[in-house]
Amino acid sequence: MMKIEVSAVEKTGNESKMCCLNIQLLDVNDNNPVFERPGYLLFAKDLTNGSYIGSVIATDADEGENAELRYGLTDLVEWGDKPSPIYIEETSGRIYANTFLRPATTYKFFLQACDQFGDPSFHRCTKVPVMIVAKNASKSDNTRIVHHIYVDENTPLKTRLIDLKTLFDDERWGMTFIKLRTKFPVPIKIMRMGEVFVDGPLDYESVSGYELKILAFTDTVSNNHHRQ
Ligand SMILES: [Ca+2]
Ligand SMILES: [Ca+2]
Repeated sequence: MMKIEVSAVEKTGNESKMCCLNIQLLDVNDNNPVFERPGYLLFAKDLTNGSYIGSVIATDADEGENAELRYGLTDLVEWGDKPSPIYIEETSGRIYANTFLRPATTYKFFLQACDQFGDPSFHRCTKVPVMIVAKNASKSDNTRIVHHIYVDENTPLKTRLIDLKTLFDDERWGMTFIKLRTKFPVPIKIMRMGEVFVDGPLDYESVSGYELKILAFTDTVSNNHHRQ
């Protein structure tokens, strides 16, 4: 604290009295919470309900209640009436799965830190984008769903067989892309958008069927914006 000595001086110029005036400043809530990063990219390895995913930390340059932070999700339009797939602990900033997370899926949302927990009308909040990438499905998950399609042998090249997108698409998660996982060349071509075409000779007497593994994944192009 700065000390200022105040003197009262008579007209004649003789000092008559002297005292000290202590001026104590009070903290005003003039600082927003600041997250340690401009955005977070977290990877969920355990997709089970309740599993720990990661945590976020924010600080606040004020004091006391003005710096006491609570974390929460914000801008939840994406999930509508459904419960959000993740949960953030209010005081610790630790993030958990709030449901069984979908493999190979990216969850995007905003979370915020707010100060002045005691008086909401004076809240100062800061929000950051968070992206959680759920790990790829394990082998057993990959083969769990089996779709059969039946195609005549000798079907001409470039014939469109099926659109896989409709099997995987879920408007909640935005664009879904399809990828064929095979080590060997097959006479079937699967476009990124999910359309399946004949891409080679189909001869029943040579090969009577193909078992293909396909992977559906959501658009993760925007990952780069938040990668640290
Ligand atoms: Ca503050
Ligand atoms: Ca302050």
